[in-house]
Amino acid sequence: MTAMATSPAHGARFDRDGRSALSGRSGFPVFGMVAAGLWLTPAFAVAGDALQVTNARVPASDQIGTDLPLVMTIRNDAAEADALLRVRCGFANFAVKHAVDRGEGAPAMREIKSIPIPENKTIELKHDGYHVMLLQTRQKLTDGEKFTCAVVFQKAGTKETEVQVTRTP
Ligand SMILES: [Cu+2]
Repeated sequence: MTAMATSPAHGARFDRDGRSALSGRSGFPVFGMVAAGLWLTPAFAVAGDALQVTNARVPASDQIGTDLPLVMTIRNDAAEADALLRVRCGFANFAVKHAVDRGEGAPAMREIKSIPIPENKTIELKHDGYHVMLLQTRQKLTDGEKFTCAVVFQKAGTKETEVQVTRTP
């Protein structure tokens, strides 16, 4: 008889991997945010429209190369103050901003960097107050003539402004 070797059944078992697929998750952020800000009222549909320049005028002159005051009405309906930074007129080489000092003696014009424009107010530029001074005119200016000048504000931007030549400033 031959002895039959019987292989013992191997009962080795491998433990199943029992890692959880749900591990490592942290809490979700709460999606409770409201669409905030939708009811911000557009008080000024176009920001620049809150400031308007009207009645701009310069005195007539039969001289060339002279300096002339440019005055105007500036209405600022904005809630913030603004500033007139510069002016460009084709009929003058330069434009500066002037304030008038009243101390002892005669009032004196003084150049300033910008003309302050208060909020919610209408101001008049005039020769004995804040005004623009056009320097070195390039042509004669006749009563009734009209020109377009660019008036540049810090916040309201550039306003193309009709300037009328008048007999008196
Ligand atoms: Cu002046």
